Amino acid sequence: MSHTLIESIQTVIVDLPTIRPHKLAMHTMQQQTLVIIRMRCSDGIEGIGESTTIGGLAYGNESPESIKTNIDSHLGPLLIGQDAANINAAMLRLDKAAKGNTFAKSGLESALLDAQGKRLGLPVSELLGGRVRDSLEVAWTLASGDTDRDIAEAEQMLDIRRHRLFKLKIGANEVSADLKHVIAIKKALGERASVRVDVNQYWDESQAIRACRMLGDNGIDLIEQPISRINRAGQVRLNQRSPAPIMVDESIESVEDAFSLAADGAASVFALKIAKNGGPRAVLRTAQIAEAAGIALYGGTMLEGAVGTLASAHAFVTLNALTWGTELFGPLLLTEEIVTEAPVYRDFQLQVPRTPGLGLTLDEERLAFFSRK
Ligand code: MUC
Ligand code: MG
Repeated sequence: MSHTLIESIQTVIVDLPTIRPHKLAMHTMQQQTLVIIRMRCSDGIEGIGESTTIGGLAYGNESPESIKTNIDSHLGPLLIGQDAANINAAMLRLDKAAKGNTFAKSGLESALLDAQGKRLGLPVSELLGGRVRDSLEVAWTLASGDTDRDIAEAEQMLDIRRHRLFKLKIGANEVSADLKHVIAIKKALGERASVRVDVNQYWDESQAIRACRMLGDNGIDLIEQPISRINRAGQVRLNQRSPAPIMVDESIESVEDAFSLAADGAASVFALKIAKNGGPRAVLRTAQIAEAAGIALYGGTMLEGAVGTLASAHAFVTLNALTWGTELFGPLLLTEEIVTEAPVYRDFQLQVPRTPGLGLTLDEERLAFFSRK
C-alpha cells in the first residue's frame, strides 16, 4: 500500500501588534508572537498549525524561539518520511523521542489534522469524532489595567453583542487594590454579564483564602489559578473553602497533570488548552478525565491567532458540555490577520467552519510581511 508521506515542515515566527496593551500579572503584551507551522505532504496537501505562548518565557516552559528550534532541529525531522495520514503513529513517535514540549507538539498535531481533513474533505471536528455544536460562547479579557477603561470596554462588547463573559487579569497589584477593581467592574455590569478573575498564580494561600471569599461574596462567578501550580495541597484546601468555583489553568501542563488534579480534588473546573496538553486530540483526553471526575470544562486560550484558535475550537465543539464557555478571542486581540478569511464572531459566539481541515487559508503576502526575518 502506498502512503502519503510528510515531505517538509517549515516554521515561521510571526509578530503581530495587539489592539491595546494586554496586562497579565507576569507580563504586559504589546504584541503577540505566533509560531506558524507548514507541513507539506507528498500528495500536494499542506497542513497548517500554530504553537503560541505568552510573553516569551514569562508564562510557560517554551518560548517562540525554543518552539521553532525544537521543531526545526528535533521534532520536525522525526516526522519527515512518515505516513501523513497516521496521526496516532506520528504523535507517538514524537512522544517517544521528546519529553514535554506540548506547545510544539500541539502545533504539529494541528497541522497533521488540518492536512488529513483537507485530504478527506472533512472539518477537523469530524476527524475528532464529530461536533455536537457549530459555535462556541466566547469570553473577553478586560486587561487594560484601568478600571474605567475596562468598564467602557465591557459596555461596548455588550452593546455590539460580542461578549457577555468577562475575565479580569489580576494578581500584579496589592490584593486590596485588585479586589476594589474587580468589585467595581462587577457592580457596573451587574447581572448583564458574568465576571471572572484570573490570578495567574500570584497569590499565596494566606492571601487567597480571604480574597476568594470576598470575590465569591461579591458575585464573581469563577476564580482561575489563584495560587502556584506547585502548591497542590493549598489548591485542594482552597477548592474546599472558596465560595466561588476554582479553575485550574497553569496547574495543567500535561494530560497526566489533569489526572492527578482530578484525583486530588484540586479544582471544580479545568481550563482546556491545546498547547498545554499537546494538541487538539490530547486536550480531549484531559476533557474526558474531567468529565469522568465530574469536573466542569472551560475552553482556554494561549491567545493564539486564527490557526491555533480554530484548532482549539474544532476540539471544543466535540464536547458535550462547556459549562463555563470559552475564551477563544485571540484573533480579536490582534490588529492584523495572516489568513485570507478571519474567524467569524457573531452573537457572543465564534462560528466554527464546516469546510475541510481547520477551514483557513494562509495569506501569503501578509504572512511574509509579518514574519520575523
Ligand atoms: C491565561 O492565563 O489564561 C488567556 C486569556 C487571557 O487574557 O490571557 C490568557 C492566559
Ligand atoms: Mg489563565
